[in-house]
Amino acid sequence: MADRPGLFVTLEGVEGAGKSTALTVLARHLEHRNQPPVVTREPGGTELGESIRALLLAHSEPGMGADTEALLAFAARAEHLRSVIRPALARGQCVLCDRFTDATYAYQGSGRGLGHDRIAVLEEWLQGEFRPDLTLVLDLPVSQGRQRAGRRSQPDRFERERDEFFQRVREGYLERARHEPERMQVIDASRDEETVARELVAVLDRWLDGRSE
Ligand code: Z5A
Repeated sequence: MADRPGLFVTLEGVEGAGKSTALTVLARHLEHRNQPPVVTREPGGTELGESIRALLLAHSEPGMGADTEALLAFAARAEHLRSVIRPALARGQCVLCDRFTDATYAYQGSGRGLGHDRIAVLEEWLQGEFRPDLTLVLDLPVSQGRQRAGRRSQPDRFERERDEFFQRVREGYLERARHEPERMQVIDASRDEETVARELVAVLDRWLDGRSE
């Protein structure tokens, strides 16, 4: 377990898996527990990070290379860690983050085929041993996630990718979760919102209660 007063929880999954919905549920639950969290996202979370997010998602950059995507994701992460995540954890707050480094492994490493070695170098450079305490991987069939996300009017640059890309991303997440089952908990997100919300809260409570024992 990490040696810091706060708790760092990240949410991951393919497009439309329900991360934003889950963040709202978990934030409300933590408020009820008298532990109001910092809710944030990647890429983003800072002014500079949001500018980098806009670059990553923009259609004006259709031919961006996988290594450029990874470097931009880590550049945004550097600011985010330095000015938001680490200070909040040091204050003893819980940080709920919509995506983090597992997303770079899944999207750039597996989805784009960049592989994991170079991402591991960037992770080591920026984070050293720093990892989320708990990562909730919302897993569901790609077609179901896309159907949910498809209700939105304007697809971004990633959302224009084919199903095969998202299939590789999904497998990338599941592969990582198999290697780190303690930190990464896979949640079956194909079920209805209420059932998923109940399980998310139960997993978080188990984790928090185990921590205070
Ligand atoms: N990216 C990257 O490539 N490398 C990196 O290192 C990082 C990110 C950090 C933006 O991420 C892109 O950045 C992302 C990867 C890349 N691209 N993609 N794809 P994002 O997280 O901001 O974008 P997103 O994946 O497109 O998120 P999303 O589509 O907004 O999905 P979501 O937050 O997981 O889902 P949601 O908004 O909560 O739910 C979608 C809809 O489904 C909504 O109408 C809900 O009401 C509904 N919903 C939610 N749960 C349920 C259940 N259980 N049943 C039925 N309906 C549900």
